[in-house]
Amino acid sequence: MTHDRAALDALLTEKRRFAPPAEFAAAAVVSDPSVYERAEDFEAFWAGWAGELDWFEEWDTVLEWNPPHARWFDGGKLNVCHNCVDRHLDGPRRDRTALLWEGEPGDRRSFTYAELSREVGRFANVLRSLGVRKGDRVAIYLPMIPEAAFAMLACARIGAPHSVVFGGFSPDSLADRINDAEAGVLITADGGWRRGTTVPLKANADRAVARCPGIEHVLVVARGGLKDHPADMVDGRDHWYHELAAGVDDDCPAEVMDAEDILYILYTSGTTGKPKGVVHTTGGYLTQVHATTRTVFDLKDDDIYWCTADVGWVTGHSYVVYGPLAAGATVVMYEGAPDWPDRGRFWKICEDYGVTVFYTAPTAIRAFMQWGEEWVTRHDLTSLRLLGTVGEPINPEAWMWYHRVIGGERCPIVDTWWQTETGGIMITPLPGVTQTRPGSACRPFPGIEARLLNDAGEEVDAGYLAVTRPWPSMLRTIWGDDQRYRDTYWSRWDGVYFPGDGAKYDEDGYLWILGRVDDVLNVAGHRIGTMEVESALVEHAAVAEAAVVGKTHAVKGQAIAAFVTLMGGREGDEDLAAELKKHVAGAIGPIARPEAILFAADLPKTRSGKIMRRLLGDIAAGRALGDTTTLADPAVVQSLKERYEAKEG
Ligand code: 7RM
Repeated sequence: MTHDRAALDALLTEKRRFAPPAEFAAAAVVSDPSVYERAEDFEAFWAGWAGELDWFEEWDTVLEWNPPHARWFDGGKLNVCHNCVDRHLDGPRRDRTALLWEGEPGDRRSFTYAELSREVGRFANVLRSLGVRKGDRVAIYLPMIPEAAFAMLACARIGAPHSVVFGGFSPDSLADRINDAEAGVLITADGGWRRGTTVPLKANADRAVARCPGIEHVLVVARGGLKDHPADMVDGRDHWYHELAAGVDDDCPAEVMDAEDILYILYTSGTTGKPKGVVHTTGGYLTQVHATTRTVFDLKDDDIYWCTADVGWVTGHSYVVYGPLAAGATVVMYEGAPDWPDRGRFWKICEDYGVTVFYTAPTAIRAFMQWGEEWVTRHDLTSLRLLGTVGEPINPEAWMWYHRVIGGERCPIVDTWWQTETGGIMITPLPGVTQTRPGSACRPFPGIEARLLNDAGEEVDAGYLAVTRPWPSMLRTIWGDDQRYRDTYWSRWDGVYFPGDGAKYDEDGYLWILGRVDDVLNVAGHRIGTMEVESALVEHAAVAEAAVVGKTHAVKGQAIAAFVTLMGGREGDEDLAAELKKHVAGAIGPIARPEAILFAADLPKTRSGKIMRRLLGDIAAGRALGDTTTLADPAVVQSLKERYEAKEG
């Protein structure tokens, strides 16, 4: 674990308590604490939530659990898009706003549920016209524009699993994901806006597709309003979305899907150089994201809900698209950066649209704290009634700032712990029930069972977080690699899920998530595998060996520090360091750019040749060196530490 003692002790002596305001609790979707006891029969609890969805055919069994493989609502038939769209068309929701979108330059589009239905139907028919059939994988590489949601829902409608790739990933990262999923169609855009310039998505997509023999069609959405129009269309392969859309109907029947048919694949970083394709299915996934959206975000029909995540991450899947639309909410979607054209952009959006429920990452909150309250206070945020955080532990100072400055001391805060793999929220307060503590994710959601275990599987007060019961939105496997699924998540204990996080209980049994215990970093709320960055570094001709560790960063939580040895006695200098940073950003994406590079003559290794990352982590964090007795040459690490301190100090 990367935490130092003092920080941990400070965290666990946090004594502030925040009870749900009486007025909030009185109107909340859940305000009765007995929900936890009632959910002890967890199958009945989840079946109750599943029953709120539209099923074409009822399930036979709630859960079939053959560890590590679960089947939820087996035999049931439904369609996710039908539940997010069609289901709302018969009543008053039909003409209510589903989507309120704002582009970075300030352009706006909005869609009622009836309009959403036509957009999605049309998109689905365009995909069908390209030959996409049930079971075919479709890659999506789009900016945060309405078509990103339309494309995902259209795939769900026709039963084609989507694989959304974050628009900030490099062409190589995109190509690896396309090839692994064997996608035949790629949906992209000519570009998108970020900080006043356009991101050349189509040009990136072209470079990726050059490495993807399986891609037959590239569907290109015209973002509109771009400064230039950077799309070179390849005859026969590339199609403008609006041209094909003009030739199809907007009515497309929803495929009848089995509860366990695949809804999507989403790649996430692990402890090897190769990202894992996390597989989510249909009935259980929608049940849990629906239940958590309704209860954790307390969503009601008149809420204006904004989750700032990009659809390229799981938070964008579960809590921008599927959860809130299944709940029939009004969803705000914003394309660009929080500091464009100025640092008040988010708060201007909250004011302009009357946002009532707001969900973001601690790293963003820490950036706002640094930018200063004046960017917030010039906007009217009195419409806000509930705040959420996700992606990494939130430090109590940031929690208190969020509570006071954004929440006006009246909004409950839900600190939600979950993962790409869990699909939906797992550990969280319930805003109408739980007395919260700044920095604690509080307790498992009803129906979820979590424990803290040691290596021997014994319960402890501080140790590995473990999920001890299956849950509906759990990943079902790793695409194409079930062995990796077993090894990564289910091999530490028998039939118990290992998420890769450490945690601690306080004296009242509240959970405090401490961070990853494996070689995965969390940089600005994004997961990055140290091995992925190391592989990118050693691809550079000058690099012989690389070891990557996290170092504490005031805003990003963690930043990347790389220790590098060079080929054939080459000397490292500032220019080479800059070149290597650029190389990594180009190979993976700007989010993986190392913050610090230290050239070393040698790296600390065990006698069997394994790089001791833990010691490098100690150096990068400025901590006292841990146990060095297993090193082949203890002098190596001591001299590295001195050089690092001389450079940083
Ligand atoms: C939703 C998401 C998952 C990792 C997870 C944790 C960390 C997420 C919290 C958190 C402390 C939280 N999916 N994490 N939420 N740590 N408190 N509320 O972020 O797959 O990208 O990342 O993020 O380490 O394992 S993810």
